[in-house]
Amino acid sequence: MTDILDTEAIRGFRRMCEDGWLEGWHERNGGNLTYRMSDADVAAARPGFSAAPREWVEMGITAENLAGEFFVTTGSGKFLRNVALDAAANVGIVELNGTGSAYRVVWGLEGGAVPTSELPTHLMNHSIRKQVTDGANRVIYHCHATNVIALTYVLPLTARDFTRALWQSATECPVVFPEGVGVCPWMVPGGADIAMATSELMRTYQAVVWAQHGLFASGPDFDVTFGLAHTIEKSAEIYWKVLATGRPIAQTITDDALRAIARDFGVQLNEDFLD
Ligand code: 2HA
Ligand code: ZN
Repeated sequence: MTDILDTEAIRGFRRMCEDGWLEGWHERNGGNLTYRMSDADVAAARPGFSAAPREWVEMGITAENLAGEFFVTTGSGKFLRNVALDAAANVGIVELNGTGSAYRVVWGLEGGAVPTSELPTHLMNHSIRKQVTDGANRVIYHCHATNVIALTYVLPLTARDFTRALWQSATECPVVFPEGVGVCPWMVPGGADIAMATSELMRTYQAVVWAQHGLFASGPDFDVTFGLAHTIEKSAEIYWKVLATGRPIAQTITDDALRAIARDFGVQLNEDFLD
């Protein structure tokens, strides 16, 4: 029997938590990660599921298109820093019920731990991303990306302002997120309002900035999702380095240049954000 810790899903999940920690995006219990398992992932993990799953917990939301699916999730109050040391204590696998309104823990979260307080937010985002990507997206990642957060103190909180600043600060950005990034105003985390607001933006955007808080990113797998967050954060860091010189910006990537990148790389840029 394969140890559940050696399955591809859990190994990839652990690595992403560790990578985010090493980037400095997960102070204390900051940030959270969920992964919608494929049928093959579930088949590989099932032999390690608890003989007696825990009781069903109503979530206060219903994600119909996720009914019966399994998710790997970080634990509430857990430190992502510790996931690599002891995954079974810090993350778990939850199963959704037949209507998508409740979950139960089938593996991990040992010692009575529970899934991240952002689970309803993650599941609403999974629901939207599954729908708009025809099932391709499987990962939702929330991190406290330092330079992105700092930008939310100086830029107007609009998708246009953030997208343009990021597209202009690193040539790969328009290729990686041609639709731009969404921006959510400051809201209390963990609640229904921020979940609704974020998931509405996720219809359009792969990533959403949370003002004075962090970043929400989605993607088909761990590499692409982490890469998206990393690209956005790196671009924000470059933007800060430029601002920090105090010198006027002598040149940037022009809108014509952005269009040229899009043409050669075969992506459709969001025209709302071009002049
Ligand atoms: O999990 O980052 O937004 C802790 C948080 C909540
Ligand atoms: Zn957070």
